[in-house]
Amino acid sequence: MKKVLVHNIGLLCTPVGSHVHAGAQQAEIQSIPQACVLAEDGVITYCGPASGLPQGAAEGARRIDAGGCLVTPGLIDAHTHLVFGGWRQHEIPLKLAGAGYLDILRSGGGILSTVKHTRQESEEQLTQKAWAFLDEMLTLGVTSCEIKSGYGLDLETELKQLRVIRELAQSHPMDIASTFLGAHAVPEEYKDNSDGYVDYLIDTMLPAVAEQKLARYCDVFCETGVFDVPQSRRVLEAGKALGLLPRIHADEIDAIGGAVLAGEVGAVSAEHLIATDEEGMQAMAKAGVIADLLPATSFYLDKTFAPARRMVELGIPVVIASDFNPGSCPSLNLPFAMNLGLLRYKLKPEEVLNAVTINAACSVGMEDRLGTLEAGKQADLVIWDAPDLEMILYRFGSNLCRTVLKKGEVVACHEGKE
Ligand code: IZC
Ligand code: ZN
Repeated sequence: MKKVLVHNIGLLCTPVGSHVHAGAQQAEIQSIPQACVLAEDGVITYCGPASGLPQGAAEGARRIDAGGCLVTPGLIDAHTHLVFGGWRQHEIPLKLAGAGYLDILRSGGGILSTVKHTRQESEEQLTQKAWAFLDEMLTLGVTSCEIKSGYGLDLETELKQLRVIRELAQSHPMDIASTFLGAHAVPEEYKDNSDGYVDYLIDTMLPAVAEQKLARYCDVFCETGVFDVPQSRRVLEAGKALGLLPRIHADEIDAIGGAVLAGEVGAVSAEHLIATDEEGMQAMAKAGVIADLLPATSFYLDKTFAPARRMVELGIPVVIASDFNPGSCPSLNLPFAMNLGLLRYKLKPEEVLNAVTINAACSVGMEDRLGTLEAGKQADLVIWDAPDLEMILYRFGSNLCRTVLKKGEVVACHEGKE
């Protein structure tokens, strides 16, 4: 039995339970001063006031001194596109000259430029590159994530990307959820025939993905000039028929009805929602759709910020994720997105914490074992170089992670700080 005791925790902040925290619950957390966490074989056996630790329970445990600091659950990044070839820094001059995200895509760049590179790179190259991203995320306190395909747009490359995700899920310390996003853009081969691509995706790609059990979720980029609402509905319904749970890129640039569709198909989550409207939010609230919000994308695209406060008011569970991808958010820094959650969404610190822990876990199907620090859950936690949540949310730009534990093992430790 491998035991570890994290002791001398000044303040432990965690949501409680394995359910989404919506409405007033979005701000409900438990704060325990002078706490400790005991884990055995990667699972928490005690989490609470140090004074309540049963005598002798920690005997033989490796002891990690939290130095009187703040401890939270490991962060969960519920929306990434982190398996990709190439980068897109060459789009910067276009951006500076005023070209919008969809202008660049329309001219054959954007996602299509990443598709070109992703098709060219080998499975090993893609795995190596993504592995390094995951390692970097661990150093920022992110211990689990979701990864989408969507840079293949043909059967061979989509399967290649999904196999990379599976390999990462099996070999890297992170817990990883896999999403098939074949409907990310219309590839060159189907340039003026997007319905033809949707047919191909439904008839050929989806059955292969489902048969090889390469994804849990099916996603679609429902956007002006990409996939419209009827096409998005077809993709998500076809995925559902094969057992893939729907999620949707909705109302990122234009409100074309993606959030309403999310409600209609019973999507697990609608993601982005920068441009969403009251009708969309009402539909989501009614159907219990989780809002995965991506504020660093608003920042990078110089857009407005999703109406997060209104969503909380309506009882929509809010998640904050990075959206890490080479085009609209080249940053994998989830703590930065959390800073924006406070500063731009005007969420309370407790609401932000729930957005990147329990609600994120619910949106990627990991709530039974992740997202909170409680007996029976996995010992994924972060010791922060901070006394409270306010400190990590206000000191944007600094990495205040001190030590990161995944399944009770130290996976990142910032030198000189421990
Ligand atoms: O590569 O541009 N929005 N998909 C939808 C993206 C951004 C990723 C990309
Ligand atoms: Zn995305």
